[in-house]
Parts: sequence; C-alpha cells; structure tokens
Amino acid sequence: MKPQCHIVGPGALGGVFAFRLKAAGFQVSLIGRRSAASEQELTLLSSAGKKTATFPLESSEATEPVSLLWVTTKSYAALNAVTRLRHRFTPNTVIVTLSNGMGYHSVLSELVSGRLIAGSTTAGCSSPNFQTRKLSGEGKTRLGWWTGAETLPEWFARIEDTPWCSDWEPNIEKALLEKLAINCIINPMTALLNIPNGNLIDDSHKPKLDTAIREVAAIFNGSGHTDIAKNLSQQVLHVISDTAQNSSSMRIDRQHQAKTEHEEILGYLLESFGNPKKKEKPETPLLCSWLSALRQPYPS
Ligand code: KPL
Repeated sequence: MKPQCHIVGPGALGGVFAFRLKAAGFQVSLIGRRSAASEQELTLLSSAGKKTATFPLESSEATEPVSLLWVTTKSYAALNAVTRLRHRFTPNTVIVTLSNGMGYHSVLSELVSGRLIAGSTTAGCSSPNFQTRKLSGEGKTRLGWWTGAETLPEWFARIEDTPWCSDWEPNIEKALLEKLAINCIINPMTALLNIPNGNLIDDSHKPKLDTAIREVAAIFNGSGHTDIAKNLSQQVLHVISDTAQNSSSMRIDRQHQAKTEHEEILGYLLESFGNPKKKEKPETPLLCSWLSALRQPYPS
C-alpha cells in the first residue's frame, strides 16, 4: 500500500514537492486555505516537460489523521499552519519542514514530541499562476531529525535515490545554518535591488556582495562556526551560478508586495543567533541597513 502524506502550503514549493512525492510512490493530499473544492489540479513545468495531476485537497478542519506532514508554507506561517492541524495528529505523526529561515523549529518539534524532520532545499520553484508550478533547478534537499536522532524513517528509502535528495543529515542544524548564511546574503540583496540572482556578480554589485559575505562570515566566525564562515564565499557563488536566472523567494514576495521572510532569515541571524546578549558582536552595517529597509512597510 502506498504511504500517505499531506502537504500544507501547496504554493510554489509545496506544489513541486507534491509531484516529487507522488512520483516517489506516496499518496499525496494537499491542505490548503478553506475552500469548497475537494481536489486541486496542478501542472508542473520542468526541464522534463509538462505534467498535470489532480490531488485531493483538504481543509485544516477535516478530521482524518495525518501521519506524515510536509510543511511548505512561508516560515512565519508554519507554526500557525501546524497548530491548526493538531487535532489530526496521532502519537506517531511526523512533520517535515522545508521552509526557509530559522527560529521556529524547536516549537514545532515540541508539538510532535520531537518527531520533527527539518529540511532545507535549494530547489528553484515558482508559481506562475494558481494552477501552475515551475521547477527551474532540481537543487538539493537535505533532511534530518531536528533532535539529531540517527534512525532513518522507513519512507526515506523511497526518495533517497532521487536526483533532488541528499544523503540523510545527522547534523541538520548545521545544514540549516549553511542555508541561512546563503539566504541572508542572496535574498535581501536581490529583493532590495529587484534583480535576479545571477546579477549579483555584475561589476556594479560585486563589491556590495563581497561586503555582505564578509559581514555574515564575521557573525559565523564569532559564534564558532568557522567552517561555515570559511566556505561561505564559495557556497554563495555556487548558488548564484546554479540559480542565475531565478528570482529569490524574497524578491518574488516583494514584487507581490507580500510579507517577506526577513525576520526568520536576517532578523534571526542579527538578533537571535549565537549569543545575542554578547557585547562584542561584529559590526554589520550593511546587513543592519538591509534589515531595517525590509522592515519598512510597502508604500501605499
Ligand atoms: O533559497 C533561496 C530562496 O530564494 O529562498 C535561494 C537558494 C537563495 C535561491 O534563490
């Protein structure tokens, strides 16, 4: 029998993962905003062509148990989305999160007594319209137990050999921090300048990019994550070249005048990460100016 899973947040990322998990043999149901519809047809555009599939669509209020829940909402919406589903959890429910940023994993983990798999993905996903999801780069998806437990869930065997999945991560927190460091640079800079990722290495932007890398690396060095700091420049340039044509999620949100994940990305790094009370924090004027620009309301 096919294992069942639910995806809450069937936007760009959730839609792409609905197709990926279906292809891996899961029976996938979507959980969306309250809607009268009981199914949702989605079309996936990728380098492999065009695929269309119909997924059962449930509301949070439904009562059937949820055994494996993939959370693909924006990070600021994850806690609320999961809390609204609590009445559907069993003593064995497992949550997998793929949202950007940090600061929300521990609370989510408590909601399922530690059965939280945290994930990070560099898949290039967008949603050109209500029904269409676009995959412009497979990227890599890294998963691991938030608690650091080592036993792999049985269903991991279904996805571990797919081109998008990395080996199981025994230290997922480090993987999330590596991604956070990259997001703290690429996302705010592309969002505020309104440019695609690849333009960050143009001569006119490169000095600012280098400054941002230096400031983020200083924070990671100061908190003892020297290996993340050391590899940061190389990693950022790698993601920029891999996603050169893409828009970062923060740029897309700003273009739609939607809430961005700046608090869970840059806000977390500057105000919660490491020891926020420590006096001798490195100076990060560029990052601080970005955070305050992102905190400004959109002009009406
Ligand atoms: O994670 C991303 C995002 O846009 O949120 C990257 C990898 C930076 C790709 O744009």
